[in-house]
Amino acid sequence: MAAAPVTVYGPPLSAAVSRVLACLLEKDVPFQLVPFNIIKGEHKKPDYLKIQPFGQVPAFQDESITLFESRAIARYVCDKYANQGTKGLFGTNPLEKASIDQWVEAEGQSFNPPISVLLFQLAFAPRMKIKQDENLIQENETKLAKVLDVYDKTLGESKYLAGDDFTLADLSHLPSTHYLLNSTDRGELFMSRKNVERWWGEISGRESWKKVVEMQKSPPPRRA
Ligand SMILES: N[C@@H](CCC(=O)N[C@@H](CS)C(=O)NCC(=O)O)C(=O)O
Repeated sequence: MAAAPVTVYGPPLSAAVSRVLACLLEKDVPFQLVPFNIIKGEHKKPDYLKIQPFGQVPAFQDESITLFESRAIARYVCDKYANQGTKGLFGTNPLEKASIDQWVEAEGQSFNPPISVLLFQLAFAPRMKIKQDENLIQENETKLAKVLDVYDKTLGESKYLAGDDFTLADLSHLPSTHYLLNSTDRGELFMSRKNVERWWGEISGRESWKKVVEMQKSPPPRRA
């Protein structure tokens, strides 16, 4: 009997949800999506808080276990489904795993903080009629530029962040980078660095990511 598909809770438009979706697609893992309406606060309801106590998306369910935190979910998916889809997405030995993990951490700790501020200030604040903070924008642009200098150097030495294969290290960067390039005018931060530009071309061209972008365009299915 085929295993029940795993369940992802949250809208594909969320960066953290789309990280998990890209990983599931890379690993050929069938999934069902419960596309919450965040604006209506569906992710703050008591039943959902039982599986995601911070009231954020995504949450993830596989058989009887539930998980939250997109990067932890992605690591789990890679390990559980190691023998299908893109093999070695999270390495095949402790050294490879650590080398991939250091870049997943760099994404979460060094790349994500400044890019999240820029996305909020440049893309969301105007839509929400919130005044932009020019100092904050400047400060975080400088921080992101420094991070991207490190990436550019690394990507001048290897094809991808953790070596010559596409891994979770690269995949983890897809959601926020996609938003920065498509929803703000700061694409030059990436495109002016030739190795980063090449890398972005490679990783954003993955079939998995193209499918996620398509999912982001479709209207969410109606829920009863
Ligand atoms: N570190 C978490 C971040 C989760 C997160 O910030 N999710 C956002 C959407 S991308 C969210 O739920 N926002 C709504 C809220 O916090 O109420 C992860 O990677 O899963």
